[in-house]
Amino acid sequence: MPFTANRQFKKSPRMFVAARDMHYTTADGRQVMDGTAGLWCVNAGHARPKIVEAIARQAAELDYAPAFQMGHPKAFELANRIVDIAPEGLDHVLFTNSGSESVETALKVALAYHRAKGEGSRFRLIGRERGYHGVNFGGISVGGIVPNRKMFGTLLTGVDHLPHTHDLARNAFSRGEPQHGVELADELERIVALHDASTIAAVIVEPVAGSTGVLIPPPGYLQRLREITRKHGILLIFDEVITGYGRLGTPFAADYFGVTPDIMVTAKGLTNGVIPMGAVLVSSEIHDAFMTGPEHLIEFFHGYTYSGNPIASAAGVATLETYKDEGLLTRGAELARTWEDALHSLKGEPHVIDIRNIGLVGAIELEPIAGAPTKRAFSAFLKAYEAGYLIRTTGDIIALSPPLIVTESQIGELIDAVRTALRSVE
Ligand code: PXG
Ligand code: PLP
Repeated sequence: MPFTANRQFKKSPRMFVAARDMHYTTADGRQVMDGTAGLWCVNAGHARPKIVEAIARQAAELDYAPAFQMGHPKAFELANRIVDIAPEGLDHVLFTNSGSESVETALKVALAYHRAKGEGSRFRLIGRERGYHGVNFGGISVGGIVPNRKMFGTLLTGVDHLPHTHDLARNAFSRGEPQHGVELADELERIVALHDASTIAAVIVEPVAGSTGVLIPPPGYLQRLREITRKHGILLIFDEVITGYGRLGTPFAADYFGVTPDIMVTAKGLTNGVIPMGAVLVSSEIHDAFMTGPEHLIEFFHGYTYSGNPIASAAGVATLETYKDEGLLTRGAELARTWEDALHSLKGEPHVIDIRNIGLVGAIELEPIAGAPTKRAFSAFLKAYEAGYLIRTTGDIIALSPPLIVTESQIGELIDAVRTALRSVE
């Protein structure tokens, strides 16, 4: 099983057999509230009618069309709809089947772009410590989560990393963006000075680091990365696999922070998690750099059997319609204050050493049990699950990201369940 304690699971399996709106049904007939939108992807909640119908209709009408040298209308419709809600300037889309594939696609676009422009010496990729960019080789190379990297050899060469922005000593219990650490963006200048700008293709960061436990950048940090990358002709890639499609109360984190990257990586919420799909957005400047040479030639040697798959595209269109009908891409902003207050009411509960929030994302960091890191948070996860609440843990951090349809009273319920779990673990 993926990223699972297999032996523990198989001794006592946790199985879902159905889901609707905010709740799962377990194999033994219990209701479990989804405090994590699945794996940060079911932003509109479960079994939404428009999406269910669109998938069924598309499967009957056009189940598959070859992705290479052929097209079909739904993929173009979806691409246009994504561009409509995307930050201005990102107006071309490449489809993939996951966040990991979106990351690989973005890194390859960046390298090939520079080469197409006659700057093939720009081969380096800069990621960040604690970054999560999926599990494929490019993504784990620029990523910074040690257990995801250390078993897998030499990875990509020519990669360097910015420091992460987590600073418990100065920023613990910040509400929203933490005050300290904007100067960490200047580390990029140091890296540029070390390698020379002419060797660097791109910088990739999650605007808010999700998987590692919700690390929120200090005000001005992303702006500074934008200024430094622009100054040196380096592409800036935002990995918005988690932050995209309304998680922060804006369509994308780029909107929240007012910083537009050159390339944006998305997946998850694009199809409400229902059908695997990702989308990489690029600027016209990047797109146009490839549109040279004889017209019978392929401009970019990349793509997947299932790029822009018709059923995934139909699910994507219906998902974006659902978000629009229900105002879900901005609902997080309306709930953000309630969410923040509820989360921070956990300050003072046993083991809690930090609480972080932004939009409809929250994290509760726990003091690890000496000699048994991750055990305390995992125990809290099991307790919450037994009580009927799905939460997520990474290390000793509890991460929460409910579907954007969550109500204020459900927020209260979820946070109380976390409180009870914290009080009951060792
Ligand atoms: N980039 C980012 C920023 C992500 O968060 C990926 C890429 C990879 O996406 P795929 O679709 O290949 O999984 C992700 C995925 C968790 C968790 O609970 C996070 C992810 C996936 C599963 C669990 O932290 N992030
Ligand atoms: N391996 C082989 C032998 C293939 O033929 C293909 C695709 O044609 C792939 C891998 C890649 O598969 P996908 O396009 O689904 O990523």
